[in-house]
Parts: sequence; C-alpha cells; structure tokens
Amino acid sequence: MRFAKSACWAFVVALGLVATDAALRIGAAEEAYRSQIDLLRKSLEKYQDYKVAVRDLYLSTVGCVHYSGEKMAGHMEYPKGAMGVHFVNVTVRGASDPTKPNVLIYEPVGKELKLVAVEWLVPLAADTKERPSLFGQSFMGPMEGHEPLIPKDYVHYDLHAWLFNNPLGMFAPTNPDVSCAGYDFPLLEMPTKMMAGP
Ligand SMILES: [Cu+2]
Repeated sequence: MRFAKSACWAFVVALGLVATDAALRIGAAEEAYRSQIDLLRKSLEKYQDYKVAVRDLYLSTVGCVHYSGEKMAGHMEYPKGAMGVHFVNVTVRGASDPTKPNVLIYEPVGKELKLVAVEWLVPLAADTKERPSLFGQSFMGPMEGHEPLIPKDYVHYDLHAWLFNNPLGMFAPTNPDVSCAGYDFPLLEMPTKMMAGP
C-alpha cells in the first residue's frame, strides 16, 4: 500500500516535470521565432476588420467550429474548446509562408467578428516527403477533411496559431477561451480521423 502510494506520487511528480518541460520547450520555440511571429501579427493587423479579409479573398465558411473534447480512437485529439469561424483563401497556394496563412479565424463577439487565430492548411500530396512545419512546430495530421465544412477526402496537415491568447498554448488546435455561444451558426464537429503519411 505504502509502495503504491509513493509510486503514485513519483508518477505525479514525473508528469509535472514532463508538463513543465513541454511548456518550457514551447515557450523557447516561440522565443526563437519571436521576430517571425511579430511580423505575422503585423501583417494581420488589417484583417482585424473582416471586410478587408473578404476583399483579399479570405471567404467566410460561416459555421463557428467547436469541439466537445470527446476522444475517439484513431481520431485527432482536440481539447474542449472552439476554433471559431474560418475564412479560407483558396488562392494562397504553394509552400507555407509564415506571414501568409491560408485561413483566418474569427470569434463571434456580439454582432462583431474578432480575429483570434490563423491556420495553415497543407494538402497531403503524392509527392509529400515530410510533415510541414513553421515556427519550429510540426503540423498536425495528416487527417481527413473536417466535415461538414471540408470534404472528407481533403486529406491534409494543419497548424493553428493563436495570436492573442490561448491558455493551451499558441499552437494548440482549439481554444477554451473562444466561444460560439450566441452566434447563429455554431457547428459542433467530431474529431477528425487521422490518416497515414510522413
Ligand atoms: Cu481550425
């Protein structure tokens, strides 16, 4: 009994160390890419106004995407929280540019839309040799498209960047502080299926 208890404590302490280490590493990665991230924030200032984004062909996909935190074997793990409303620009193609994401994400706040994050979506192609990365962060995936807004057969990698605040970290897929409540088109999505790939 005594042994079980101390083993349990050792586990908790180890877990704490791992968590702290991961947080520090993410912090260090953010630090190393600080100037690139600042540049990205600057290039996005104009998109605080979603109408400017629309004029630049970032088009609203209407639904405010959020997740329950439910875990499903073989599917992506999305902590409970929202992403928000994705504005997708299909004219942004080619290698991922750290200052030019192909998705802008807005949170509905009252009658306004507030820019909260950006996302890079990279399709898995026959000649994909490695997992894409930006800011020292490996993209998540490959995974199926996010139904119902993106068809299942759009297998892709993605990386979110929360530019202003996310308690789960700057590159987490969801944000518990973002909400779709009160918005006319909330969309509870199931976690996307993971696919094989580099
Ligand atoms: Cu997203």
